[in-house]
Amino acid sequence: MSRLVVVSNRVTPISGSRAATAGGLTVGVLAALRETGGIWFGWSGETVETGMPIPKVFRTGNITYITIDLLQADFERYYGGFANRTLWPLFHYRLDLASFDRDWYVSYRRVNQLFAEQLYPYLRDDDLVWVHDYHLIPLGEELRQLGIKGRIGFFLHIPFPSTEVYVALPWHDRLMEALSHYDLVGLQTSNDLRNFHDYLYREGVGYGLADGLVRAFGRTLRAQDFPIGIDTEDFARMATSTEAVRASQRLSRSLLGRKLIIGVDRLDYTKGITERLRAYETLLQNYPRQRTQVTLVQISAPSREEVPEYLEMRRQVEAASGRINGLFGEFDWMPLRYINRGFTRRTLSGFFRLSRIGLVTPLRDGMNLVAKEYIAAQSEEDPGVLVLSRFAGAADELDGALIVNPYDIEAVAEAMHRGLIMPLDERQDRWRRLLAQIQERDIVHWRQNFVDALAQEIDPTN
Ligand code: ADQ
Repeated sequence: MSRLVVVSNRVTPISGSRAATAGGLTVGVLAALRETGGIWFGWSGETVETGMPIPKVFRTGNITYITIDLLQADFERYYGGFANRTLWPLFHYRLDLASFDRDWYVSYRRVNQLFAEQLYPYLRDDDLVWVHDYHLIPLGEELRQLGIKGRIGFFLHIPFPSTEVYVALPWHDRLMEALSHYDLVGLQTSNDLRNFHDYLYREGVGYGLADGLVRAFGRTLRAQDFPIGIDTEDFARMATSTEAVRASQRLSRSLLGRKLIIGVDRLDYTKGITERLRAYETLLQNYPRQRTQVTLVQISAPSREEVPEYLEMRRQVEAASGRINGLFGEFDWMPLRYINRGFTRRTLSGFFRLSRIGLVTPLRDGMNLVAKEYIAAQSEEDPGVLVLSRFAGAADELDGALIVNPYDIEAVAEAMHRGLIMPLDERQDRWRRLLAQIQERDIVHWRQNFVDALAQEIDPTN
């Protein structure tokens, strides 16, 4: 069997507290790699002022980690600039927040070249190389230039935007051409895949073939949707662990019998947190009977605090929280608890299980693993209701949720209310359907499908 070599911007070893608050990519990759073992290559999270980075190699369990440091200047331009202030907002349809800077792009290409050069000596001919996410789109092309002929696949964790939005990127054609060097391009949903095809067709640089293949820039590759899943059984087990039960009992005692609504996200403008708070305010406004009967716990882990747009959104969320508590709070009831830090996954799973409603209302999201974790954590006797944005990739699969348009504040408030009064048998019916979906399409299913497709030969005559 071929060895799996995973490459992502950031490498987060399993052990210790860092994994406890890891984002979606880390959670997914780690769960996928744990089973097969292999290499995980990427940035260490450290920066240096000068000098040539030297890879550090260490092994934990069946995974060999190889990490490199970044030059401070590259960190600022490649990561803080091109990845987080160009590609991230653009791919999430936030043209208004996207900045375009040639120096950032040059640095992005340079870091990808550096990654390729540093990875090269570790590669064997029959390795399956699996590159992750928007930070590393040109990596496949760089590896090819070094002479790597083996299978290289790419998975995009965030949405692939519609052509109209994507072409605003001054280097849209260069990145698309870079993608054509992979044997396999994986996207989260059929909508992303449609957008990918649409670009090739409208820009006259390619077209679809039979069996999931595409011809692009004179090369033939496979492009397919692979909706990422979670380790469903593992997360369900976590929710009944001692740590989860202790945390949820403590939270439950503080609620004094009130129903819990929960939101958990990285503090990111794509997650729709300010809109969600406005919807909660509308719930309290339009359904006065719910006042003093519910508590919203919004847990937002700090994220990318070096980016100014994130600081601005943090201020907005803080202002909205203060306003809601000031407006509706009683001396013996605060409607909202806003917590600006991460919790361990076990603790979160306990909170999910306790809550009547899980609010997952991003304005745009590649998939959203929190939605799936929320379902996995529920108990059959008293399951909660998932209120899910139609703009999360997860909405494609999870039709048992209450699907909402997060921009429609009144409608989100109505969905919350519906969840609060929903009879037990309807909650159970919906939850069983949702659970079956995330059990069938779990993380193993995702990894296996991707790796099988990557290993599949492409008929050159096609
Ligand atoms: P993210 O944008 O990070 O991921 P998501 O898929 O929801 O979003 O994953 C977040 C992960 O971090 C979850 O496992 C969650 O439990 C954890 N997390 C979130 N807030 C936390 C907190 N306050 N404390 C502790 N843990 C917290 C990116 C894309 C997504 C895509 C994933 C995977 O943006 O669309 O689903 O990658 O492909």
